[in-house]
Order: sequence, then structure tokens, then C-alpha cells
Amino acid sequence: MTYDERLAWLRKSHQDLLEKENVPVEGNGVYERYARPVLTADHAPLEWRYDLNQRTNPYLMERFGIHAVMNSGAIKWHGRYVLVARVEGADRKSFFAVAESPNGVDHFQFWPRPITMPEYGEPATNVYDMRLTAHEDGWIYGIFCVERKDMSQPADLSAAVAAAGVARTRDLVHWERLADIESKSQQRNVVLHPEFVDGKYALYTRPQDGFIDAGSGGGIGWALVDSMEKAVITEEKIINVRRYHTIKEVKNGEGPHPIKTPQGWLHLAHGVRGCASGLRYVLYLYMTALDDPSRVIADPAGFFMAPEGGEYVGDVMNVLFSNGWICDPDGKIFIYYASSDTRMHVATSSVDRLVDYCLHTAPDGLRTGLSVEALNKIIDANLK
Ligand code: M1P
Repeated sequence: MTYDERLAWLRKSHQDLLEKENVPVEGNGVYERYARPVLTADHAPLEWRYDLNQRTNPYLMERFGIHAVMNSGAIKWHGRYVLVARVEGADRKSFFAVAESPNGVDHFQFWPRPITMPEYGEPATNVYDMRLTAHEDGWIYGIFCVERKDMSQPADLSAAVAAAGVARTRDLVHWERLADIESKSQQRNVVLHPEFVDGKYALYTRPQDGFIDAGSGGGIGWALVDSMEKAVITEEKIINVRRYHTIKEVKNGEGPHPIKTPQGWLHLAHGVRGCASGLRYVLYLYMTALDDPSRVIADPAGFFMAPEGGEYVGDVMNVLFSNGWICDPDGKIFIYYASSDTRMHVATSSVDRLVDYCLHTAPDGLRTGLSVEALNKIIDANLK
């Protein structure tokens, strides 16, 4: 191909991808997955990946490889469905970039530039997995993982420290970086509750002993802080516990902030267990009380979504992860999830359906005998 032919081919392939329509796939009644991923590395603008000047790039080669688009925060913004995606370059560094769609299920397109996130303190090696919260104080907050080399172990090149970074914005373009959250343990998957609780900001936390291991961190935590400008966690209680032989035996983490429903706060989270092929990440739901978002009122057993088909395959296999969902005023819910740390998908459901799922799925009895008992209840009712 000549330079011009190749450029025309690149532009057409990219445009064709952006214009592909998505269709729902009938499923288990709880939600509908959509057939195609909504956002991938190939969606990244050509202007990011190529030097489009024939003189300086005569072979029209990629100059900046984009490897994956995953774990995205989500928000409805001026009538558009907006994701703040974790974009990972070929160099393994992640950054944030905004993409929007008119309908939430297809035609996602990145804004022209990635987010330039100001640094706080020691510049981070990596940042990722932003949770967006339009808080009742009027700001949109982004809380994300900030990874830095663990300088106390200079010889171990994998040793890292995770903290929760905080930034706020009013337009998703200009971000004011605030202090990292102070906590006695490492933290990842920290999420800001959208309302004040007892006049304070409320955080879902995930205390962890090490960068990877949750260790003695017992699950998803809850902490109240006086300010988001310098959030200091002094007291933390575990509200959604990890347990032996469950989908969250190894670790778990809050997804996006919970959705307020008439029956309670609806939560989406990820649970992790170990198996012969490594860690397996699945998504689950639970609910907490309206008058106390830290009190669990429904805790259905098992996963709500797990990898299927091609979702199993990617950079980090056997992973579903979600840190973004959007609830429309009519109760329709768009669940944005990444598969295998590689690409973004959407599934849709509704407040009514997900609350029904939470309230009518038996909790985990924690042993086979009680699982069979729960199953027999359904069969008995059907065979009556
Ligand atoms: O690789 C799977 C996930 O691993 C981590 O999840 P957790 O915070 O539960 O340990 C994160 O790095 C996440 O980004 C990633 O998708």
C-alpha cells in the first residue's frame, strides 16, 4: 500500500469500528449482555497512535501503542453516556481518557485528548480504575488507585504500594488533584458514597496488607471522613466480608458507587477466588439500608456475572471487573464491565430487576447441604 492508501485504510477501519451497532443478547433474565465490546484499544484515536505526517513517519507506523481499554468509571453527562476509561499503553502505564456515546451501548468515541491528571506528592508510577461520584456537595470526584514503587524494598522490582488518589472536576476536562487518602493500610477500590452521612463524606474502602494481597483486610470497608480535600481514615469497619469457599474468598472490592433505590442502596462489587489457572474475578451484587448504607440487607449467593466466551481471554485471563454503571431516570441500568483487563463491555438491566435479584436470591449457606436445600425450595414450588 502507498502511504495515502494506508492512511485511507486506517481511517476507514477506525470509522467503521466506531459506527458498529450493538445488539442485546437474551440471557438469564437478570441482565442482557451486548454482543460487541463497547470500547477497545482499537477505538483509540489515530492521532494518539500515529504520527500522521508522511515526512516524519514515511511508513505510517504506530508510534504509541495502545494495548488495552478497561476498568472505566461511568457517568451520565449532559445527556451522554460517558466513560472515564483506564487506557493502558504498550509500555504498561495506564492513564485516564474520556469516551462518550449517545445511547450507552455503541458509538463510543474518545475525546480528542487523554486526561492530564495533576500529580500529588511523589509522582505515581501508574494510576488506574477511577470511580466517579457526582457528590451532593456539587463536585464530581474521581477516586483511583495510585501505584508507586515500594522504596522500602529496593531490590524487589515488583514491590509496590497502592494508595487511593483523589481528584475533582466540574467538566471532566480540568481536574483538581487533592491529597491521597491517608489510611493505616494500603488501599485500592476506594469509592465515594454520593451523599453525606452524618454530615461526613462516606467511603467504601478495601484495606489490604500488600499491593496484591488483601491479607488481613477482611473485605469491603466503610469509613467516614471530614473532608475530601485531605481525607484521613481513622476508623474503618468491614461491611461486606470475605469468607472461605465463596466467590470472594481471596479478595473483593466495591465497584462503582451504589445506586439509591426505594428498597435500599444497590451495590456492585467484584469477588476474587484462587483456582488452578490463577485468580478468578467475578461480579456480584448486594444491598444496604437506606438509613444506614453500611448495613447489609441483602447478600445473594455467588456471582451475578462471570466471564463468558471470549471474555475469558485477554491480558489477565478469567477476569470481569466493573467500576462504572449508569442508572437512567426510567430505572434502566447500564453496567460497564471490563473483561480480562483488555476491553470494555456493557450489559443492561433495571433497578426493579436487580433489586428483585438481590431480594429473592438465597444467601450463601456456606456449605453444600444448604445450597441443595435452597435449590429444593425452588423445585418444590415448581413441582407443586
Ligand atoms: O487484574 C485484575 C484486577 O486486579 C486488581 O484488582 P484488585 O484491586 O481487586 O486487586 C486491579 O489491579 C484491577 O485493576 C485489575 O483489573
